[in-house]
Amino acid sequence: MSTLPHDSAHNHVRGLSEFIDDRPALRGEVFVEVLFSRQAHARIRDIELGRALKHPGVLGIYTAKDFHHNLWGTIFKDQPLLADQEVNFVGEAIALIAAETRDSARVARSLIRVAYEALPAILSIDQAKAAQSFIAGSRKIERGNVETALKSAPHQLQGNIIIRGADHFYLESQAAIAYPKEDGQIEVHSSSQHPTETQHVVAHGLGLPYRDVVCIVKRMGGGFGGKESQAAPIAAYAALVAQKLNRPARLILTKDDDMIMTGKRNPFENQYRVGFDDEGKIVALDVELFSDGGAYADLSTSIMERAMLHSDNAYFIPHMRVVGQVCRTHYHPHTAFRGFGGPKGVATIERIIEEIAHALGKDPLEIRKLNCYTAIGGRDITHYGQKVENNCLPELFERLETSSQYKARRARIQKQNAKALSGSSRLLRGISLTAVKFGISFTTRFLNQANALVIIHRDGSVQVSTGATEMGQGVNARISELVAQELGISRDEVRMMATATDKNANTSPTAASSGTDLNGAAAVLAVRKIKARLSELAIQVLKIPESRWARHTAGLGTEPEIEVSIEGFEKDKVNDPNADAIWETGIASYHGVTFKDGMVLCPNLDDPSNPKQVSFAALVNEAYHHRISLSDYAHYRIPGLSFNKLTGRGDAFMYFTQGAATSEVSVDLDTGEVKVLSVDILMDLGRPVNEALDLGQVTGAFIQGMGWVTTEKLHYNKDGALLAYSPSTYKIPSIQDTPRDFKIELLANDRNFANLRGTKAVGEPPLLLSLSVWTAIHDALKGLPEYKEHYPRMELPATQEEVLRALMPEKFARLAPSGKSSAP
Ligand code: MTE
Ligand code: QUE
Ligand code: MOS
Repeated sequence: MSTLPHDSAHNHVRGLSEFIDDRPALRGEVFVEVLFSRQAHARIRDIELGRALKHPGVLGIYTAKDFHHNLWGTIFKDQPLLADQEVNFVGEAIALIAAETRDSARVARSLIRVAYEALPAILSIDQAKAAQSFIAGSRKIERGNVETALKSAPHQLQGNIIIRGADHFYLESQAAIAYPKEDGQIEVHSSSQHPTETQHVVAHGLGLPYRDVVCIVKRMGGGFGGKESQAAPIAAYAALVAQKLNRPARLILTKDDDMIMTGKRNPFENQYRVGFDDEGKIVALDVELFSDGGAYADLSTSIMERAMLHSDNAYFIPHMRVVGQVCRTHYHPHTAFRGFGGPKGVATIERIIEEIAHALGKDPLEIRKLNCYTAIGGRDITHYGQKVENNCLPELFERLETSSQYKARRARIQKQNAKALSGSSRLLRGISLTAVKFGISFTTRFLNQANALVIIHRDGSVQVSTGATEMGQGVNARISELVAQELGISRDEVRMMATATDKNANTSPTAASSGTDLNGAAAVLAVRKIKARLSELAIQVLKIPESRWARHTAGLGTEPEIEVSIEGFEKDKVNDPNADAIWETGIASYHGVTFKDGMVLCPNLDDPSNPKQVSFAALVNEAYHHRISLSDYAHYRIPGLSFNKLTGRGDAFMYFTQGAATSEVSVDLDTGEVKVLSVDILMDLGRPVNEALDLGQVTGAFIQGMGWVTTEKLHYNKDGALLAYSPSTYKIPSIQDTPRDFKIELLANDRNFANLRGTKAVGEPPLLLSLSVWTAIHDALKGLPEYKEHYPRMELPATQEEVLRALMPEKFARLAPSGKSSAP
């Protein structure tokens, strides 16, 4: 296990890392600006371009008709690249302005007049339901006999939960630069999590075969899911201008435009009916999930599917039905955001658990532990029929309860809250311990594949190209470490190359936390093919005196050439990543040859304690002179995924990443202000490739989730325009919001062999642990007299305003009721 820093850290801190807009301008480069809709739903009567076209520096203005094909979409091709005749959300792109300078393009944009004829807009999930405005059909996953079990359960309760969206707030806005090349080819540099899709959308939009478009991604300044699908149209806009003008074209959205135009985390409004016994054990659950997909499908149906598959979270629910429906509204098309649908499914079941505890007057932790997945009594099969293997949830609950001193703190909090309730203090405290079980794999089976190209140069240094994109998460650092360890060389010898579709084609997005799992496995497989050849060569050359080695003699041709093949190796050791022996032992070895500290060591039968050895670099050079390939390519696919979308049954995931968190908060009775006082996280991340990077991911994901559940509120006006489109009106967590007391521990787990080297994916799962902050806020309010009978149902996020509403409902009664209007 390593704790090496991120491979770009030294450049990030010195401002030397190159992002899209850091690329120097080429001669003739033009700047592109996007004119977007100011109306949520309207017919476009007329676009008046005259004044803008005459503005100095303007080179061209392009509309829908300029695209060869104007429709795109990751799952359904339902979205126009540029709106044609009708707009369906505020921020929908209508026209592209190409100009000599940024200023010129911006001013020209302001000179364009669009005449709209307003149409009725659907601006809430309720309105969409009433109008039957849906995206795709409703889906259902069901086990057991829900209605009967609900009826016969000793207790029942029902409720609803309102979950709002969140902005990705990546630091680098959506950006692309397109270069026209010979014969009409386009090279596009994009800030994209999905170079292959970006390549395809550009090619389709411009009417080019895929072979004539190369998409290159060096890195992103954050993606968080927001650049999985929605980077593609931005690249297509730059590419269209490059094609039309035959000049390089740069498009960099401003923060404000980015926030207005791009989709967010899907809002959800879910209903539930749950039946449980006197102890609090859930007997039956019926949940209906409704999401706001925005105006176009984007990834919303897959997000809904993941929400449905996470509505159990850590809990076994014998009779369970979950129905999901994506609503079509007139907002920006909502999209992937760290956790995908997971956080919305998990928020719902955690709310349900809280309500059960409140109804029975018990500590929610007791209810959580009672319902937790366990192999005892067969309570380890999910509602979609997958067995929860290597389940460490019970252990996580027990250990964290102890290490975070949950019981003692609960008692202390009760005493303090008694003071607040009697008026001698104005601060309430709350505590909550929640868990996460996050399924790792794309639920769309064909996405679970990757390929990698590994090149060893004659000085022994290595270049690796995969389909993974670097967005700060450290996928490059991890893959280079995996490769370096396999070859027994230092990570500094391994260079990760920019992701490019002419080296790695047909790739999946870097998403679903699977970047290292998939691309790391492909890279390791490619390395192993080379390593098998080098191992055989090492054995053979070490039999010959050095004076006769090819690097001295090959030019003369005096020595016979050594031929190696990997035919002699147990085939599946090289080709089948899931031959257990390989993943378990970690680093592969062929013929007993080991690669270590820059040396290659061969067993010595005459003197076993004194292995024969050659330096890695010398062996590589030797291989070249024997005409042995020093490059290889491999493809990897996750085996054993059997989830059937039509029946809603089967193994949807390769394994689960699990964790738990205890959060303690204080709530100001007068202002509703929330402070997160302390957080204790315990996670099972298997055996991390790099523990430092994993801890960074846990920290970042948790804090990002904290923003979603507390302060990040997307205010829209009554006409569907986003008002919170800058950091002054949209409050992400700052350093001041970081819990003063923040502990992260990893569970030592040597039992997980599901995945490459026993590692586990980390990118998204810890975000869901931030729900413990949201439930802790509720916990603080539960002792108030008005919440004796019913649970204090707050929206998510529980903003200061939302908390204040819950603290003094009567004062807010004459204002818009919670959940009915998002206008400020
Ligand atoms: N970490 C940083 N620093 N920046 C990001 O944009 N995206 C998250 C997570 N961690 C993100 C991040 C999301 S949404 C995903 S799916 C994973 O990283 C993707 O990368 P991985 O599969 O390599 O973990
Ligand atoms: C998690 C994800 C994704 C997902 C499923 C997950 C994701 C994604 C897709 C997807 C689905 C259908 C398609 C497609 C992509 O599914 O990111 O191109 O046709 O893009 O469980 O993160
Ligand atoms: Mo992450 S939401 O899967 O890009």
